[in-house]
Amino acid sequence: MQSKQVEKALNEQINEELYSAYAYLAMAAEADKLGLPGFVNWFKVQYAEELAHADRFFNFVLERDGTIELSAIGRPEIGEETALSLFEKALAHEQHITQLIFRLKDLARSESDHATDVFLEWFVKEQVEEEASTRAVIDQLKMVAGDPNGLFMIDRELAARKVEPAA
Ligand code: OFO
Repeated sequence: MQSKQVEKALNEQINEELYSAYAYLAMAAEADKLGLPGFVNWFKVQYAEELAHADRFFNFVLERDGTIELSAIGRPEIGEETALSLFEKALAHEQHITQLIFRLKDLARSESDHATDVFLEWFVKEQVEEEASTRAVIDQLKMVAGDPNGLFMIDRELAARKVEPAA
C-alpha cells in the first residue's frame, strides 16, 4: 500500500509525463514549420515515449491499489523556434524531469517505500539516456552552425529514429 503522499506525487508525475508528451508534440509541429521532417519524426517518437512513461506510472499506481487523479495538462511554451532552440528546450525539459524523478525517489526512500524506489530505477536510467541523446543532437547542431547541408544530414539521421519496444 502506498502512502497518500507517494500516491499524490506519482499522480503528479503522470501529469508531468503527459505534459512532456504534449510539449514534444508542439516541438514536432514547430519542426514541421521549419521544413525538417526528420526532426518532426524525432519529436513524434519522443512524444510516443512520454505517453508510454505516463502509462508506466498509471499502471504502477493501480498495481499498488492506489487511486488515479488526473489533472489539467498545461499549454507547452513553444514559440517561434530554430532547430537548435527546440533541442535546447528539450534538454532543459529533460533536466527538469530528472530532478522530479530524483525528488520522487527521495520521497519513496524517506517513507521506506522500497517498491516505488525500485520502480523509479528504470526512470533514473531513462533520464540519463534521454539527456545524453538530446545533448548529442545539440552538439551536432552547434557543429554545423546553421549550414543547410549539415542540417540536411542531421535531419536524415533523425528521420531514422523509431519507437523502441517497451523494456
Ligand atoms: Fe522524457 O522523460 Fe519521461 O520520464
